[in-house]
Amino acid sequence: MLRYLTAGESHGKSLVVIVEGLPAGLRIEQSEITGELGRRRLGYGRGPRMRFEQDEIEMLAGVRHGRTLGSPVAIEIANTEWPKWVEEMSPAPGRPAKILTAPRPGHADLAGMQKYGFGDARDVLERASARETAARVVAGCLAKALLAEIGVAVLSHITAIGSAVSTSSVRPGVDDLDRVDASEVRCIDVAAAERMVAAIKAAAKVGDSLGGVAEVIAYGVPVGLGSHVHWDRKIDGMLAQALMSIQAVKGVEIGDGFTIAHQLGSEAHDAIFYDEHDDRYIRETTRAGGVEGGITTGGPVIAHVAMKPLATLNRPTLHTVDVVTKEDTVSFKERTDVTAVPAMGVVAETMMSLVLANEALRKFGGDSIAEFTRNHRAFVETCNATPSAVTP
Ligand code: EPS
Repeated sequence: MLRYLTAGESHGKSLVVIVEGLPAGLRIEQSEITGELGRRRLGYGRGPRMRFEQDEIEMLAGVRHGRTLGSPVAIEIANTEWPKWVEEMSPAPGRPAKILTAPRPGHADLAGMQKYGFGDARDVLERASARETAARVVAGCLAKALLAEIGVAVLSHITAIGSAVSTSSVRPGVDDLDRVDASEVRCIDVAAAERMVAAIKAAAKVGDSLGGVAEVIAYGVPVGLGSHVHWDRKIDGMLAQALMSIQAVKGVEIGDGFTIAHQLGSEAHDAIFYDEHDDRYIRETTRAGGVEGGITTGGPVIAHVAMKPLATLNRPTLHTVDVVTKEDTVSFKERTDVTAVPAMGVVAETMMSLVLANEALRKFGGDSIAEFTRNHRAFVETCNATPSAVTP
């Protein structure tokens, strides 16, 4: 079982993540983690903070000489801006200098204030902030390293920002990730990428924000992760929950879920073939997103993740109410991004990797990487035999 917890406020001293359940002997280097954090800062449309945020990390526990010990891994990510926020975010008793009382529609502000009895929206927004995803990406980097040991690679690309939608059916492969990341909106459809950048510029000009869609793909996933036997063991359910938990995500689709809902059964499924050369079952289409009955099929696992436009507007126009005076107003103004969709793709990779890594550990187990990979190899060697040959 792979467990992880993140702690930390957006403008607090640092974010902290603890990952428990990794086998011993997993190779991990600080540079890989900082590389992943750098990918999350990518993307045209991010705010000024992304230009100076360093995401400096310190590996506190669980790794020795570049390998996990099997003990909890603890990593801290310092917030570059902390010196400016020492007073406002101080843990010592006292009162903040500036209290935010006009909640932003669409953000967690008002519901969070009501739920926790806060008078200051900052008590909610600091933790609701997408800054927290930096800590998830660190955990995801460890999950990706574990998955790489069994030949699984997870990547994402952006298929829509606002009304700029890519109609290309070309899907990046494992070797295309650098090309995706080289695009300022992480989109390999060059014409669509230009339209996305233009849409971001137009929204920025009027102080507005944009959402969009990322496609997340895991290649090399073995058959048999997740299960049909109970609702909470279905891997598509786990993926949907994990992806939906990303800040500002409002929709998750596994494979072509929303498209095939409108098709006939004879058109909507992935036909099964047997490849005698490689001695394995194959599906030539990916409509089910690599999951049937809550179990991975051995094909690429695919999800589409839809992010709403950010609730913080550079020019707030949406109607809200001041929680002290109850008078009509517009929400407070916070420095913000125009869009964070390119970064959301990287976070979606993280969430998919954490689910797959957890399920891979459940299936293959092992206290060491050698044990984990041996169990994986043994399963893959036998799973394509006819069922009668493996059933006693
Ligand atoms: C965020 C608002 C912006 C983003 C931030 C998430 O921060 P600030 O208000 O400090 O400018 O830049 O994202 C990050 C800091 C990050 O690392 O992703 C929000 O309200 O969610």
